[in-house]
Amino acid sequence: MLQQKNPDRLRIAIQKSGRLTEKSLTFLSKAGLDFASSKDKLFLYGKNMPVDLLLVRDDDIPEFLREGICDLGFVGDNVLQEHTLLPHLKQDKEEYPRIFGLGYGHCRLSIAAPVEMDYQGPQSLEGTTIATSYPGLLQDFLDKNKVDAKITFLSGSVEIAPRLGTAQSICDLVSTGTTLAANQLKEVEVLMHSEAALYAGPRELSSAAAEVKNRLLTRLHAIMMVDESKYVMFHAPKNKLEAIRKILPSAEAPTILPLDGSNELVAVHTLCRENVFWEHLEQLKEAGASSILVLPVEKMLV
Ligand code: PRT
Ligand code: ZN
Repeated sequence: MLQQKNPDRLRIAIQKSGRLTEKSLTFLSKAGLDFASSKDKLFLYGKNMPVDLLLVRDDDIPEFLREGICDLGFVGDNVLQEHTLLPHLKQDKEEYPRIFGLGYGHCRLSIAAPVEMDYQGPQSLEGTTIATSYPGLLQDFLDKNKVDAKITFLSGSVEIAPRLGTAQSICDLVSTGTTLAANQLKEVEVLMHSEAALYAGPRELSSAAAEVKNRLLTRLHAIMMVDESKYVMFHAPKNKLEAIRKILPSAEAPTILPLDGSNELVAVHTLCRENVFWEHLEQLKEAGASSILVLPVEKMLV
């Protein structure tokens, strides 16, 4: 039995032990949160902010959001969307506002078939059996493509079903494709792309908890921007500034400073909201920039 939630504290569900756990914890600690563990390891209690973490299986997070057992959840889009396709919840998609994607846990839900299968499109699945842990999303795809196929549910090791003869193809998560290749399977349809995302529950929060939520979301959003952002400094000829500015991705209006002893060159400082790669630096140099420095941004509040 979960203990009664204190309405003035924010409760966030994250995966207890799995692919998303470490990154979710890192994210929250970057936001300045410090936690103490409960004896049963079900909770991490916020020591410096009224925010507690509930450590659970990722599949349970959507239901906990729905019931108000937690206020926010770090969960894969795949898990959340599968949940909303459960027969009794199909109508309630709007119950789980997606606040933003978190930039990790990227994968896709795909149909994969044996490499030797002559796959001509969704119709090739007609009358076959497909093994999956995502029956809702798969049925949705089959319905949209007017394909009549049998779905067999497996909670894990889906990729071995064709070799065992229990299904002709599978529908499973793919990230690198190594698992499919190791099982002589090829990806034939991508049903959805997914990443870990921050979702809210449908319940209204107390004003104290809502205030904590807003503060936390501002910090989390800033962290996401910081992870991608770079501070770029370089020297540039005044007459090439216009062309140079176009090279950098999502650059803000730059600060232009005079350079002591030079009439032609200026120093340019700018914040780029996307990662800056070697290709960008090479293009900058070609366009006339020199002494180029790219610095990571540690904190940002806009
Ligand atoms: O115990 P719990 O239920 O919490 O964990 P879980 O076993 O259900 O989930 P877990 O930890 O495996 O994954 C959590 C989430 O990570 C998923 O819901 C996705 O949102 C995300 N994610 C990202 C992935 C993958 N990439 C992934 N590659 N989840 C699973 N896989 C599996 C996939 O099922 C297949 O078996 O990895 C294999 C394929 O990987 P590649 O790299 O060989 O293509
Ligand atoms: Zn799971």
